[in-house]
Amino acid sequence: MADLHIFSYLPNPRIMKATIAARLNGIDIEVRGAKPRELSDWLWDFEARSISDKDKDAFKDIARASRTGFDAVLYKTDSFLDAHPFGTVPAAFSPDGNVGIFESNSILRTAARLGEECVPLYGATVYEASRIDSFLDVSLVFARQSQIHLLALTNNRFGTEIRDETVGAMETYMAGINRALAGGRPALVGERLSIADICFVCETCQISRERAHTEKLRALGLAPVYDETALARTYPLAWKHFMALCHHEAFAPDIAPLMEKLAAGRN
Ligand SMILES: N[C@@H](CCC(=O)N[C@@H](CS)C(=O)NCC(=O)O)C(=O)O
Repeated sequence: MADLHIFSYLPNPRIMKATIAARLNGIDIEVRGAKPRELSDWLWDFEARSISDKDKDAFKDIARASRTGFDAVLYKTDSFLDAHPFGTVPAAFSPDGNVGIFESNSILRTAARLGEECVPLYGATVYEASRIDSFLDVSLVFARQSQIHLLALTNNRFGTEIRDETVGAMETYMAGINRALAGGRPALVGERLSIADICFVCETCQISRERAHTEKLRALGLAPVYDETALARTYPLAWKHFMALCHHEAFAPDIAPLMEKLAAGRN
């Protein structure tokens, strides 16, 4: 039986946080899901599964309007909403399905805690763990803005204001990461890789999904937020760290296929 179950749309850099941690510390994660637009044909549940139109009729009482990122009715069971009161994916569960864990950073923390005895990814002391939390928190602040930006692009509700706010959020995030790596530090916290580094890589990968909308930005005369040349020049330490980890053996199986697709302009 897997140590942790996750239901999500796929691919999703938010769940890659946990699967990268699992590759490093040896825990077993079961991932279920499908492409974003297919999740309206799924039952959102611990036993998540695809459902037919006939099933949908039977589940009409639990058809619920989506809030963020899905332009569709979603079939979320009552027990799913008990476990996941905000009704979002990625949605993680304990092996018996009784405990729901939401927010990708918390799912990442779960993966780290489960494999702590094998490979510590969550700091060697209370202070290190708390500093790691600090990076996870600033990453979530950045992630919220990057989500607004990406959804606006996807839904063609895009404008200069959102783009400018996202540029500001990216500058704040990258400048802090770059500064944290000054003096040749090998990792964001302490001397070894931690979930702070994993979270940084996955959030950078997430904003890079902007590349699927390059044409839209160009048509609007807007420069992209994710500009690899500018990022490498302005935040060299952060960029070097990102690049090195993208090629790391625990990261590459998740990150490389997505980055290759995005580099080709696909999502
Ligand atoms: N900060 C959250 C974001 C989760 C989130 O907003 N998920 C959206 C999809 S992008 C969702 O599940 N929406 C379901 C709905 O609208 O009903 C995380 O990192 O897990």
